[in-house]
Amino acid sequence: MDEQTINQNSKSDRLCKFITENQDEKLTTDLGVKLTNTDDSLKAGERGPTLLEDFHFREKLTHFDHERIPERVVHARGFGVHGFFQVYECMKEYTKAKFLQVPSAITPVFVRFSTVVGSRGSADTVRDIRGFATKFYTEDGNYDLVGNNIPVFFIQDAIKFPDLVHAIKPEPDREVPQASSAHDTFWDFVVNTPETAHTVMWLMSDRAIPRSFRMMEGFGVNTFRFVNEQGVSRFVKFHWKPLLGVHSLVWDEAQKLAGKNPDFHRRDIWEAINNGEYPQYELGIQMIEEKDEFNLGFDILDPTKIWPEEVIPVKIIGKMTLNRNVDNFFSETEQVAFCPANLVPGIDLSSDSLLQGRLFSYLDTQLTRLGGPNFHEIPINRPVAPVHNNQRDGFHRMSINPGKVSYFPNSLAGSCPMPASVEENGYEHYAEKVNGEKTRSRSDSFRDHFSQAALFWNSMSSAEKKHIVDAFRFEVGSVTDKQIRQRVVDMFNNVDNTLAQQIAAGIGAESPPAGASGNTARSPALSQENTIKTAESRKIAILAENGFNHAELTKIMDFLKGAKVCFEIVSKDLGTIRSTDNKELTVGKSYLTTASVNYDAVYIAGGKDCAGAIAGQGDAIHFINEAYKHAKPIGAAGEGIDVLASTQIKGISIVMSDLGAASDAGVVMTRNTADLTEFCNEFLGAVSQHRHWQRENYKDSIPA
Ligand code: HDE
Repeated sequence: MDEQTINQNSKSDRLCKFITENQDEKLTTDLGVKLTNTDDSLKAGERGPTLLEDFHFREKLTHFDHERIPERVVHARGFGVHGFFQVYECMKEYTKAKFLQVPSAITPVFVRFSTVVGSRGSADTVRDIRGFATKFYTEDGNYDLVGNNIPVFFIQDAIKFPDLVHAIKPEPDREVPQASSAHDTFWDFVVNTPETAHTVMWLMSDRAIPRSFRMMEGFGVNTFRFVNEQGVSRFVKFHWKPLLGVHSLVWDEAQKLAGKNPDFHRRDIWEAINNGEYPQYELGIQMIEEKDEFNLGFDILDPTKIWPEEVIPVKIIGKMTLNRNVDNFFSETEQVAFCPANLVPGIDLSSDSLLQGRLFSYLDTQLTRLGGPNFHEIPINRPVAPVHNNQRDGFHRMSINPGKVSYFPNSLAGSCPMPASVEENGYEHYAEKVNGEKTRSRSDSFRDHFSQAALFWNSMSSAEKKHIVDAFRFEVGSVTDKQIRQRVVDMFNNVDNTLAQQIAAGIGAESPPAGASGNTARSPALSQENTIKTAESRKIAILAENGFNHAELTKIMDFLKGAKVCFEIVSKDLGTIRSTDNKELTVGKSYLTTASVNYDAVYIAGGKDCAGAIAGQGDAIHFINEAYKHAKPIGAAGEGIDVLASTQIKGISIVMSDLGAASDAGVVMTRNTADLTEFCNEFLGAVSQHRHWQRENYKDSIPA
């Protein structure tokens, strides 16, 4: 498929075509009988009982009664989008996977982002790992890269997955709490399962509250293999790197969003794609030669370990662009079925026992969820590669297979369909040499649970460390069992003594003596401080009322548009507002219909009456204070600056005078509305920074 065809399939084009083609269509039953009425059931007399013979009524209600299918046991809440992938250069040296050979070739993809723990109706912004599952529709069949936004996992062996999930899901007696790990059973599991330490560190970090699906990394987590035409295999880990950088929410903001805008993440990506701001991610790989399997100081089959990027560099090999929203959530996002065993020639597995268990679980769970073995025939799951085999029958079979031969070998159908040779790109499993005795035990090389948890902690900035401590205090502080709280402190003392002491101080536990790992290694790639920073596609609330300065605001809006920054006018009431020179502006949201948590930054418009009206509204002042608390950039020009006198921001070193273009921890102001160039650039810089953590209270800060 080429790029043009993919873009031609844009949603609005397809909708227009659908409406034109179906203008004359009439309402029918499921069997095509035209209907005259769907508002009244067939009754014995106008006020009489409904008749059983009303086939339309029965069909409509029966279908409705069966509209729900079981939600996924994990990753129930998700959001899917279409796109395409292109490799940058031929990867022949490492893999024979065809979709990784030709830079001009375009492979369609479907990506489903998800949270893990919550039910389908839970909020987007909860503290959780995010799923990042990609289906590549390649000419050699479907390849699924079923990853997460955190590169490690809680457990080392799939046999513990049901225990982990039972512990983290709502407690079964009351089904409380929803979509949260802040409860006794999860932390009980953690303190009894030290291998969780590294992933728990990530879960307590800002990574678990992403700003957007567009601004998070993806990781294949498990170790896979690339195999080239010569049959040479290398161990591989997969990475998705977002071109918008990796950014997060603030915990207080995430919690508020869960109430005010529980669809925050799906809305964000839906709107971005509809606005033509297509999220892009580069695909990266880390590779280890077979001969180096045992040279890293940890077991490369252990999914609780990263391969530090500074040791094994990430080679960027291609780019994915997400450019089309789904037409129907259920048909596509809900029915898509991923499985790590969906491989194509050139990509193979490792013996990682977490991965080995996953290979079984996904297909198995889909048999129940999608009602039988034919879910590969649902449009979103169908490969673009042709399918020929002797699989037959089962619930919801769509294909009509002609002929009487459904077995192999056969003579009656000339032995068709017949197996392909390796030269014809038939899938051949890598001939890994394995030997061993049957045993239910774990290799000693899987026993170090704290070194990389410490590596993660050491690599964080002061702000990131503070967020981790706060998250622990919130989560473990929500645990009712005192013993478990103490055991968390003791367990994480193996990671870092300062961390353990800080947690203890916040939850009333005993402070443990020094005794931590003593690991001082760092990996700068782990800190979000070192990510890409851009204001592109960020969303700014422009607070304005009647009497705004039209010339000033037009300049600001034009500048933001030019810099591809989104904005929305927020005002007391919906409708329109007028400037001093009687120019009209449409209000996007009122204070009742939005909140500061929906935006990345705030701009306060000038104009004497406008500023006076903003300053006089409690809702507007709360809006600014809240954005300030969440470390967001705040811009003000002309009389807009005067509004700040009514806020908490005045507490910091803002001088209410002509500042030119001045900035204080992301607060950017100017009195000079005649020339806004310098101000605009400063403000844009502050927005690119994303958050200005210097503003947070560092009384008890932890050195980076
Ligand atoms: Fe999954 N996982 N998982 N998982 N997982 C599922 O499959 C499972 C794990 C991941 O958007 C289920 O169709 C086991 C790691 C994503 O549809 C289920 C183990 C990683 C999604 C399942 C793991 C993932 C799932 C539930 C431990 C990151 C959502 C519904 C061995 C690499 C895919 C379904 C989507 C979904 C099993 C651990 C990623 C039950 C047994 C590690 C992104 O089959």
